[in-house]
Order: sequence, then structure tokens, then C-alpha cells
Amino acid sequence: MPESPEVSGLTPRSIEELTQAAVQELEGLSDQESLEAWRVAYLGRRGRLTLMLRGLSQLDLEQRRTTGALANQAKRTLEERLERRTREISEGELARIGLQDSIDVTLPGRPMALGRLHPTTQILREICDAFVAMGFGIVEGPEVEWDHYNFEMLNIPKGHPARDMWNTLWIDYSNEAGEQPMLLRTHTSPMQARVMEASQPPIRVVVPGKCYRYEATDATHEWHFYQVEGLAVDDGITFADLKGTLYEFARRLFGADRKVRFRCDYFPFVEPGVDMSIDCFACDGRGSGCRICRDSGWIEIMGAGMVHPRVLAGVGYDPEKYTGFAFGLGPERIAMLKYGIEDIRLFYSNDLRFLRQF
Ligand code: FA5
Repeated sequence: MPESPEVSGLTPRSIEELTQAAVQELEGLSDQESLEAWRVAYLGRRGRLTLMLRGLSQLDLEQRRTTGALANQAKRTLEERLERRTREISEGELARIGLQDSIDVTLPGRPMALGRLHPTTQILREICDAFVAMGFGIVEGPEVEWDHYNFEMLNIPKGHPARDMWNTLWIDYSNEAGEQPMLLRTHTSPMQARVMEASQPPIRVVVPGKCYRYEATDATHEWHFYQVEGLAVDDGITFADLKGTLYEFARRLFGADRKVRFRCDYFPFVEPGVDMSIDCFACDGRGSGCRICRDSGWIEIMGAGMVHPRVLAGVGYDPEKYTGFAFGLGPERIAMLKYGIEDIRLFYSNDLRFLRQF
């Protein structure tokens, strides 16, 4: 039988030469990819040493015994050298990363800083949850609002003195006709008209969102703050529903012991109108010398009232058929009462010492 080229090359000397060449080549390699290429070239299924070993079967018995032992020894040598070189290279890589990037891979990892919800977000969720439990849905509306919704639809026409109740930040905007002034909404009440225009009674919604006023700030007034508007419209809603709902809200937020006060108040879009206050946390309602409640013993948390028939008629509802109540409350003031915060300006001054307490 004619000998194949591999078989003709299969001698102790050729095995020795192949081993030496392979080891020399291996020592010159410096990364994991070239190590893998080297393994395939010598020890892979069609590698040079593998092919040599396959040729053993064609040698006579005596040759097979001696050459076979050498070839198997060569295979073990190459495998051991490969393993050692792999280890050397990965240790070298780790040491290099450590030197270049100054990473001590043995140090424990840095803990991830966990964020938390802003106190306003927490109280907004609590307020909305209380109303959702009473059957209200949640909607949101635009912060940049038309004069039309912020005032006109709320029974506050141009030139009406009630506009002075809301110090306004106007947007420098004019359309082609030069009309329709825009502003940063001064309250969430514009959503009353938007919700009623978009749906039919029965309506029960709360509207959380930001408001803006051109306001001199003090311990209970910010120029930018949140409100939660509430609106319920249906056949036969009375002032008793308003009081019952808001008492229940106060009970859920502050517990049964907290004192609540309703007083007559004026808002052009409700009739009658009230404001609701809670006894001051700082002076326990005593009032004397208290800068938080300005000596009154009470902190106002919301305005409310029965939706004005003109507002109902303005969105196309029949005021003879439908009645409703509305309210607008200040979540920061509620958080102040609940957690004993003495200055509303702490909420948005980004002082982590304050924010971390919640
Ligand atoms: C209003 O804004 C009315 N839209 C409320 C309303 C809605 C009345 C529906 C009737 C029916 P007022 O300006 O009083 O009303 O504000 C309501 C609440 O927002 C206040 O009770 C207070 O809790 C909060 N608030 C008002 N101004 C500020 C301010 N500058 N900083 C922080 N909170 C404020």
C-alpha cells in the first residue's frame, strides 16, 4: 500500500520538530484569539498533530508502538503548554487593566445610590388615592393654558376684578388675529371646563398638576406649586355631598382627631363658595404669635363650592338638571400640616438634607 504524505512524514524526528515549532509559536502569542487559532491549527479536528496521529494506524506494529507513544506525549505537551500560556495571558491582561485604569479588582463594588420619591409626589399619590377610593378618576391637563379656560370659562371675563385674585405669569404669545392670550395656569380649575366639554355627567375626577403665580414668596406661598382640582357633577348633587366628601378626605389624610373648618369664601366659578382649613400643627390651633398660621390658628388647604350655573351653562350642560361641586387644594400645604414642615420654600430648594427625610 502506498504511504500517504503524512505517514511518510510520521517519524520521531518529525514529531519532535512539530512540537518544537508549535511551542515556539505559542510563546510568541499574546491574546486569547490567537491562542484559539493556534489550538485549531495544531490540536483541532484537522490540526497538524491530529492528522499525524491519524496516520499512526498505517504504520507497522513496531513503528506504531514507539512513534505512537511519542505522538501521544507530544499531544499532552502541547495541551499543557496551551493551558499554561492561556493562564499567563489572562493574568497579564488583568494586571495590565489594573495598572492602566487603576482598578483594584479585589475591592468590593460601590453600592448604587437609591433614589426616592419627592415629598410632593408622595403626598400627591396619597391625596389621589383617598379620592380614588371614593370613586373619583384621575385626569391631567396643560400647564400652559389659554386665558379662555383659566378665566373666561370660569365666569371671570376680561376686566372682571376677580382676575386680581390670581397674580399671573403671561406668555408672550399672539396668533394671527393677535387674540387668545396664554399664561402659565394660575390654578387647576381650567380643567373643570375642559373635562365637562369632553364628557357628560356623571363626572367625578381629580386633577393633580402644577400651577404658577406671580407671587412674593413666604413660608406658605411659592410662585410655583401644585394643586389637586376636584369636580363632581350629576343630577341632584348638593352641598352636603361636598362637605361629606371633604370631611372624609380630611379624615383619611389627617385622622379623625384633626379639626376642620369651613368658611364662606368667594370664587367667581362657584356659588356658594367656601375655604377649608385645618388647625395649625405648629401652635396646635392656639394662634398667638405663630408665624405659620399668622396668628389665626388655622391653615387654609383648599377652596371649594358648588359649580356656578354659568359655568355649567358655558359647557352646554342644563343647570336646571345638573348640579355639582368643585374644590382646589394645595398638596404642599397638606404635606406641611401632615409632616410639620415649617416653610413651603424647602420643597423646591433642592436641599438633600430636607429631601432625604421623606
Ligand atoms: C384657587 O386656586 C381655586 N381655583 C380653588 C377652587 C377650586 C375654588 C374649585 C373653588 C372651586 P386659591 O387661590 O385659594 O383657589 O388656591 C387654592 C389652594 O391652593 C389654597 O388653599 C392653597 O392650599 C394652595 N395655594 C394657593 N396659592 C398658593 C401658593 N402661592 N403657594 C402654595 N400653595 C398655594
